[in-house]
Amino acid sequence: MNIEYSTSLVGEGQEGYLIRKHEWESTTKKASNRSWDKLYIVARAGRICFYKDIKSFKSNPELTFRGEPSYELQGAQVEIANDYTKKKHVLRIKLSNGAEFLLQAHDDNEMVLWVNSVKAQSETGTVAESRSQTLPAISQKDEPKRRSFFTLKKK
Ligand code: I3P
Repeated sequence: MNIEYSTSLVGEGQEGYLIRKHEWESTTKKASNRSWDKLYIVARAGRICFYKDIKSFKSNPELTFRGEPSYELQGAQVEIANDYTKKKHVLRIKLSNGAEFLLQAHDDNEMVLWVNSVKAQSETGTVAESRSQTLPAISQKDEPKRRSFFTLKKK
C-alpha cells in the first residue's frame, strides 16, 4: 500500500498534504503571506513542519517551505475552525508563540485525524517525552536528540 501520498499516521504523528493559510505570525503581527498553499505537513515528536511537497521532506527534512522553522506544538491550541466559513474541513492551530494557521483537509474525517494528532502532541509533547517524565533526568538528555530530528533553528 502506498501511504506516502495520503495522510497517514506515522509513528505517533501525522503527515500528509493539507492546504494552509498562515493567519498570524505572532499574537500581534498578521502573517504577510496570506494565500492558501497546498503543503506537505509533518506533525511529529511535538513539532510541526511545512514542506512544499513530500519530495522536499524526504530528500532533506531541513528543506522547509520558505525556510520556515519547525514549530513547537506543546501548548498549542487546536480546534475545528467553525467560525471560518469560506472553506470546508478547516482546522485552526494556534501555537504557544502566538502564530496561527488554518489548515484545510480533504474531508471531515481527515480534519478530525489532524485535530486529534496535534492535540495529543500539544498536550504531552512526544510519547517518549511523557514517558521520560517518570524517569528524572532523561527528558533533559533527550531534548537535543529530539530537536535534532528537525535540525532547524527555532525562531
Ligand atoms: C490573500 C488570499 C487569501 C485571503 C486573504 C488574501 O491574498 O486571497 O485567500 O484569505 O485575505 O490576503 P493573496 O493571495 O494576494 O496573498 P481568505 O481566503 O481567508 O479570504 P485576508 O488578508 O483577508 O486574510
